[in-house]
Amino acid sequence: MKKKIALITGATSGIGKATALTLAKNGYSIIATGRRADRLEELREELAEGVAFLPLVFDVRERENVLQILGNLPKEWKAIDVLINNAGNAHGMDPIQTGNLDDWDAMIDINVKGLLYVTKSIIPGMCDRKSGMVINIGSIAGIEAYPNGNVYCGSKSAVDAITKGMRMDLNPFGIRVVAIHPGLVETEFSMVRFKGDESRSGKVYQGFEPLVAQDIAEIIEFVVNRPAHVVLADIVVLPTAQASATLVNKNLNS
Ligand code: NDP
Ligand code: 8X3
Repeated sequence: MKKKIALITGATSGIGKATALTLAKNGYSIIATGRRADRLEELREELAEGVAFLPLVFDVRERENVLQILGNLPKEWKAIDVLINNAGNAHGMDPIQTGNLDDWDAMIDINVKGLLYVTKSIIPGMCDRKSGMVINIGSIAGIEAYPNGNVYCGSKSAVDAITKGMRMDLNPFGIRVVAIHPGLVETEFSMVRFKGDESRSGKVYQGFEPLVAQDIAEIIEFVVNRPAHVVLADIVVLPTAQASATLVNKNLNS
């Protein structure tokens, strides 16, 4: 029997990388994307021998490039079973009145438009085959806005709305559409958000036990292993210490 194929964007670190490794253990062939080619080669080395692996290096913002690369996949990689739209980040954390326009462009272009370009490349094949699953990684930030989160929260609210719309439009084709909205997960996320400033990024996960990338990967593993008539449409997952986007108990274990 043909092995299932998963395409995971943003698989060079964090949630995407953990998901690639986990789905490979579940027998999937893996298409992994990201801008850092060296990281994709590291991922290849971490995969068990015999796992079919196709690394694709591109920036999800580059529309023509995304459509060209994903529109011309090798024949044996075309029939993607699971698309995981994970690539994304926060850039900056400033009040709206002093926000940085380049940061805003990056978040809208990557988290929203990049997700759409990738989706547009893969969905027609799923519609033709009348099967497939799309998993969009949203965020608690898309459910509740928080101070200084403005544009990042907006980008993830857009992911939430787009996911709901996708689920309706793809309903006639039997394509399952899932949104996973994590709270605080310790990855490279805060290093990117604070542009490498460890004095700020280090504090985000101090004083409580955050989620780790593997927690999300295991939820994705559960989601893809449900029988064909079951879709976990909307999942919010938080560390136990977190009760909302802004409420984190840093005294839980003291
Ligand atoms: P990481 O920073 O560890 O990973 C982000 C991934 O996205 C990397 O693989 C990166 O690859 C890729 N990426 C970023 N920009 C681009 C781009 N322009 N083109 C292609 N790929 C890109 O963070 P996480 O693993 O935490 O983030 C993954 C997703 O989870 C994001 O959508 C994030 O918003 C979401 N999320 C994260 C939470 C957290 O607390 N960490 C909570 C809720 C949601 P590369 O740099 O090589 O291009
Ligand atoms: C990442 C979680 O709370 O830092 O989406 O926005 S948060």
